[in-house]
Order: sequence, then structure tokens, then C-alpha cells
Amino acid sequence: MRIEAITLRKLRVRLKSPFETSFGITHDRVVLLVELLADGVTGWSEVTAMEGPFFNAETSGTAWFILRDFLIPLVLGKQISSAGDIPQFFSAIRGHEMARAGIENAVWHVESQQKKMPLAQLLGGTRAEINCGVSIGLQTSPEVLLEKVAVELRAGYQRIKIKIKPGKDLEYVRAVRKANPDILLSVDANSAYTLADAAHLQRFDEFNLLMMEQPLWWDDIATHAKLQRKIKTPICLDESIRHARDAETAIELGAAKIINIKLGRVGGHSSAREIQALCLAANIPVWCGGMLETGVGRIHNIAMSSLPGFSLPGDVSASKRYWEEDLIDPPVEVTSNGTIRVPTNPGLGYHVRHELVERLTVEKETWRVR
Ligand code: OSB
Ligand code: MG
Repeated sequence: MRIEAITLRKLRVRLKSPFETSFGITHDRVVLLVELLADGVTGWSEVTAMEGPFFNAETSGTAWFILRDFLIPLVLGKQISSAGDIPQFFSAIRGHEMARAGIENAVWHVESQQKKMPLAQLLGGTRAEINCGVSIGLQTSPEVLLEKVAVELRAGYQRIKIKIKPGKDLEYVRAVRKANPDILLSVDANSAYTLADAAHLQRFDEFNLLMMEQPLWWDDIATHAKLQRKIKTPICLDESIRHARDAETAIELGAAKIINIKLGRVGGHSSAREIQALCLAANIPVWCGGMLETGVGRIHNIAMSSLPGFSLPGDVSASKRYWEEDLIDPPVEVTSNGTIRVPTNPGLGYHVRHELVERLTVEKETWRVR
């Protein structure tokens, strides 16, 4: 196929309610969408970088800049045989995984339509439905959190993950565990602690957690291995896994017993598959993380989650948890068993709502061949 045109859009979309993590509160999600035309077929993807560099180093602004000045010129007008070729075109670029994923994932969407296959199947997915959990932001009190947890459990979600930070941790987790002795429960610190907190983090051992996600520095692997030797709760790495080599290092060092794969954070479907294959061979369970994506990113996450080895419920939830109106039709829905059916029709299996996308667009630029 030949890449003929790429349109980048910046949207500002209001979340149904603000989402608070240890690194800040998100009210509006600034969303970058990639619309890529190849051989007359349009592919869509979402760049998952956030507005500020507080989760990882990328932002929607840096992604726009890197896409415009470096990534798009490397692929525009190029003839490629498969979406899996894209990482080679970007081999000279250091970092900026979320920006790269924006191009690669859109090309996967094109390829799945050309081949008249569901994207999940093209990627090697084997599951008919995926298991879903939810991520619940920091709350004002354990009582408020308990109510949120109850709502999600009633909806059928299979795993509850709660955000923690110093001062909003043990008490909150204790309350949730006491009210729900048997649920799959995990915590996510988004790098809010240091190794000096090891004794404190050890106290979470009593809650029988499925995992503790990224307790230490966003870019650290080695110190997580030191912490893992001091606590029983399995550590799951999120922020600090950027590619398969990071996953390999983490597994070798004993820094992660579980890995969260985020399609954007690792640079796209090819890299995600490498990490999935590596973890499957090493017997490390993986699951699909979320970045408060709109439907466009969410449906790529569903396809990825259908791969073997995604044995734990992911942070892939219904559109209506975050959005009044999602950018896709139909919206993503979750069954009462806490699963999402993997689409069986060609492509992503959902329709992008072009008019709604246009209405929410605050910036737009198109690059065409010639
Ligand atoms: O660390 O998993 C995270 C949201 C934004 C940035 C980082 C994270 C999250 C979430 C929400 O936990 C996951 C989702 O439901 O999209
Ligand atoms: Mg996380």
C-alpha cells in the first residue's frame, strides 16, 4: 500500500467526571487523532499522550511536533507491504513511542480493511471476548470510594484497581478489601513512592492484592526489583516499560511479575505483540492498560487484548464510563459478566463518527503526497 495523506487533529473532550491520579487531575482529555489514507482506505488511531508530561515524558504537543516534523515525512508517499514495516521507517527516532504508535496503528487499521479481516484476527488474536476491569481515580474519602467500587461491581467488572498516593492509600484499600473480601483488587501508584517507603508498601501485603502497579519512579526498573524482594504483593510495571527490551530487563531482574501493556506507551501494535510474546514465553501475565482513550483508542485496545497471554482483566471499559458521547458508533459496551465482545467484522468493527470528530476538533492539519 502507499500512504497518500495523513490528517492530524487535536480535540478537547470533557470527561464525564474528573479523573485524579497521583500526578494530577484530568478534567478535559486533549486527544490527538490520526486519520491516514492509503490506497483510498482510511485508517484511524489515537495518540495516547496526555496534555502534560506527568505520566511519561510525552505530551499531546510534543507528539504533534514529532509527527509533523519527523514521523510523517518518513512515511508519507512511501510504499509499504504491511503495517509491521512501519517501525523500521522510524528506527532513527529516539523515544516518542506514543507519537509513533499514532501512525503505525492507523496503518494496521487500513491493512485490516484491505484484507477484509477483523484487526484482532490480523494481529493474531484468539479470544472472542476480553475480560474487563476498571481503574478508579483518587477519591475524597474511603466512603466515597466504596460507593464507586460498588457501582462498578454491580456493572459486572471483573477487577477493581484503585489509584493510591501517600496519605490516600492503606485506609482506602483496607476499606475496599473489608467490604469485598473476594474480589480481584489492585492498586496503581503512578510513581508516587520511593524505595524509602518500602516498609510502608510492605503493609499492603495483608490485603491479598492482585498487584501493585508502578509504585516507584516512572523510568525505573532496577529499584522495583529491590522493592519486589521486600514485598509479597506482585509488582506490575506500567510507565517504565517502553518496548520489549525493557520487558526483558524487568523480567530478568525480577522487577515485575505482571506487565501492563499500553499500546501507545510501547510504540504501537508491533511492539505490543513483541512484549506479549516475550511475556507469554516467560509466563508473565499481561493485561491491557488504558489512557482515558476515546473510542478510537479503545477499539485498538480491544483488538490487542484478544491476543494470547492477556490473561488478566484490562483497563478497557465501556465508553459511557468516561464519555457523554463517544467518537465511535456503536459505543463500546460491557456485558454483565464484565466482558467486551471482540468484533468479528473487518477492520476495527466500529464506525468513527466523523461529524462529531469535526465538531470537537480545535486544530487540524493535513499532509498529502505532492
Ligand atoms: O496509570 O493506568 C494508568 C489513566 C491515565 C494515565 C495513566 C493511567 C490511567 C488509568 C485509567 O489508570 C485507565 C483507563 O481506564 O483508561
Ligand atoms: Mg498505571
